[in-house]
Amino acid sequence: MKFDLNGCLKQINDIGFVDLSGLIEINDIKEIVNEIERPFQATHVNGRRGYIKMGNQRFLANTLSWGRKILDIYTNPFIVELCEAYSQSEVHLSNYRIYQTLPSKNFKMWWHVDNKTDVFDYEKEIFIPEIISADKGLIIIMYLVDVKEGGVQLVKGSHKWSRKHEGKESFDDLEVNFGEDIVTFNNKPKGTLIAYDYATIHRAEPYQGGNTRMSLFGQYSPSWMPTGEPIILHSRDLAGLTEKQMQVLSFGRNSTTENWPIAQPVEALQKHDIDNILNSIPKRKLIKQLLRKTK
Ligand SMILES: O=C(O)CCC(=O)C(=O)O
Ligand SMILES: [Fe+2]
Repeated sequence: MKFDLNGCLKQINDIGFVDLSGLIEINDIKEIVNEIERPFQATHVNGRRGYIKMGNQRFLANTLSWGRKILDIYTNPFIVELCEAYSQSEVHLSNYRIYQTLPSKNFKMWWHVDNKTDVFDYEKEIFIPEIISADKGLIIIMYLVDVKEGGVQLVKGSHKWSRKHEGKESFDDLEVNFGEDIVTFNNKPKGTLIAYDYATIHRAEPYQGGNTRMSLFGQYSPSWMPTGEPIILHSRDLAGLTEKQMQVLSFGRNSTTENWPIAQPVEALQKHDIDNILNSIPKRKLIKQLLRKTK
């Protein structure tokens, strides 16, 4: 499908986002979904390439390495042109991920903005966010499965006022004020693609049952902003990249933070891993250990 650049820019300027569904061919999405099926079967641990588990989400490790099609989507000429026109700067991919969001009774994503840096602190082992008011750019989210509930939620027009709350990342406390402006992308087919100004207040709709949502996320920052996450590619895909693709993928530039997210190692354990650990401990030792714990 063809989109009009100026029409899209106007839409983002007016309401904070634009619907680009149809830009990426369904066959390309099917191909990607096939390629990532295997790594989504097991956690990424000790040499086994898979997914990183954090709470109710699973993030594909080394997202860009699983197929040339993935690189081509992240560097789609129209997406890049739109980002550059909106940011009025050359842009680079500062954050990217393919992830599954599972229904959960315990976890709720908070209303937030992403005009920020998120630098990993190796001592504290956490990412430290810093809101940057002047940071202006777009995030894309594309559904890789049909989504009934748990979809992206955006607060229409909030890109025009969120920056006035300097340094503020979480907007849960203002929900009573913006409730009427919430737009929810539920009941949408795979291939649904939304581009939004990342100063627009947003979250994933909390949901407690139903199907797992799988999405592709990319954040494009203006060139004056730090590089962001490490861009890890497969050598298979390096031949034939254009200058523009290399720019978007930050060729020759160092990363300024770690790959997101980094979760607790214990979250990577699957049930059979725990069984293996228990089986590898001599029974007498295990019983002694358990008795000590219950004292
Ligand atoms: O998955 C979503 O709907 C939103 C994700 C998001 O806001 C983020 O990762 O910053
Ligand atoms: Fe976000």
